[in-house]
Amino acid sequence: MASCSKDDDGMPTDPQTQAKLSAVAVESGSSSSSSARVEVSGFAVSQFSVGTQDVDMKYYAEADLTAGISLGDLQLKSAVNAGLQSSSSSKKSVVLISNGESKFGVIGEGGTPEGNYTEVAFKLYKSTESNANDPMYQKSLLITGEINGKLAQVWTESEKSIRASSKSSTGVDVSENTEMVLQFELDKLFAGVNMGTALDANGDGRIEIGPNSPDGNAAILAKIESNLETAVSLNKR
Ligand SMILES: [Ca+2]
Repeated sequence: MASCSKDDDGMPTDPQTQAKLSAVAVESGSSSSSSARVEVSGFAVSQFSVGTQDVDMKYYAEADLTAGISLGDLQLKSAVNAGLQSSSSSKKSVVLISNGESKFGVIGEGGTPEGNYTEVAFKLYKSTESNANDPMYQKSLLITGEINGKLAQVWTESEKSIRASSKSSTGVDVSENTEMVLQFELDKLFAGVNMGTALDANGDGRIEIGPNSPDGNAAILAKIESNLETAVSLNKR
């Protein structure tokens, strides 16, 4: 039997399927996507938005998997030139919690090679195109809610890269309109942080946790930013 393996020269030759990439924010990895109000570390979350850009997807091709090659010997491919990755890469801000309820925010849609996706990397996107009345203006991530009955806001301006890995080593099986999900777990985002200690140093009734915040809270912000990568994983809806 002749082998049909060839060297690829950049063009995706693997069979494609339509698929979608979205994002969601949940209280913890074990919580179901119920609409129960999200509360973590003494922080009752009412809004969560994140900006994304420059998505890079890694997968094991379906044809290689069905050929029975063991995962350890397989080459991880990048979905460059695929419609889903291009669509997902455009700069956008998506709303994941609104009025205390989680929802799925669409990041991209399009054709992509069939296979098992193990990793989706992206960069945070700091919104500059919106106007100053948009809560996301000049921010790459924004969480608002209440701490001890006071209005509270956490935000970042960083455009750091985040690599979301699948929880299983075999990855997310993508075929026939699969929806991949970047899942933000709030308990991991706030791990090691006691939001109850956040200060309203300037006494204006709002607790602000962000770069150059008039309230300080720099240590809390640094911890949340360093938690970001472990707080996001790749899942299937
Ligand atoms: Ca304040």
